[in-house]
Amino acid sequence: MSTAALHKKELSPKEYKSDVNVVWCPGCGHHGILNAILRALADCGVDTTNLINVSGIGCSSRTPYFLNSYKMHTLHGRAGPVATGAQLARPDQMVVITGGDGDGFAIGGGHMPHMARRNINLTYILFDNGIYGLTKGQYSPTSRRELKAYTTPYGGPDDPMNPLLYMLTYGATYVGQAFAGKPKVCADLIKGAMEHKGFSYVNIYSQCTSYNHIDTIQYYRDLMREIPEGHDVTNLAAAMELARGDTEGHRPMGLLYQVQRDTMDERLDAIVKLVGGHADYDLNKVVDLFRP
Ligand SMILES: Cc1ncc(C[n+]2csc(CCOP(=O)(O)OP(=O)(O)O)c2C)c(N)n1
Repeated sequence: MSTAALHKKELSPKEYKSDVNVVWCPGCGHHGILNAILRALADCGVDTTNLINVSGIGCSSRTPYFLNSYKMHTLHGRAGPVATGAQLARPDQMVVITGGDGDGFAIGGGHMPHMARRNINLTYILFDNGIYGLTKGQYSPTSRRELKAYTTPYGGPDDPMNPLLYMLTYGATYVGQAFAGKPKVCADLIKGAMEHKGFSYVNIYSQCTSYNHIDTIQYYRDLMREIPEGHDVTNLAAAMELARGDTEGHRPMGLLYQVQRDTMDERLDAIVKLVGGHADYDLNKVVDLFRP
């Protein structure tokens, strides 16, 4: 969301950290992503009383425990609808979803297009480790076929999905990607996403040192290529071309796409004004207006 309307506070990154111990495995990329989120929050200067962090279930979905914010650790795959409700009820708050590739694209995959096409004014940070970490290593929608996991001991039969193409296709208005080994790039992308008005999606590759032994930090270093200078972030076709990766299979790092479009709360506001002149966000009044 635009941070202009939020209460500002000068806090250090560690003041956004709760006093709950981080329980992720040593070497897990999620640590780097958490640090990048803390830094991005400090850079935005958002007051912790203006921040709502929503998650589903997974290692990554434990993030709300570690942040100093309002929070809800919901059901597996259901962060999207809960965060949508929170944002529409409290458009004055910054809403951030944190979660994994399983949570977001397997069980929760049906919610992704709707947040994007409605341009819900929130930030989705996806910790993409290509595996289900919390449940000890099952194949996920972003797993590579070569991955020998608990459920696919001979490798998998499915090609991995491409989260960036998916989100661009359905109308996300801010799409970026990085990997956990680049904390400054991650923090800058997350800050941009938090300040963006509309649905922002940041895909961050994260090494799972316990269960995914092929997507290592070195693998991501070799995989990622910075987006060339001069890329026009308002050009959807160019963003999709980048999202596909190059002919050698490299993946883009940086901001692929950013445009401004009216958000769901603005659209609802416009409907309320149109039908009754009620310019507040009381959805009960909207429902009343449609009652016979
Ligand atoms: C309805 C339901 N189905 C399955 C589970 C089991 N479950 C918990 S977390 C998880 C997947 C976690 O993977 P991901 O979202 O990629 O996060 P990570 O742990 O890798 O960070 C699954 C299948 C559950 N908790 N609830």
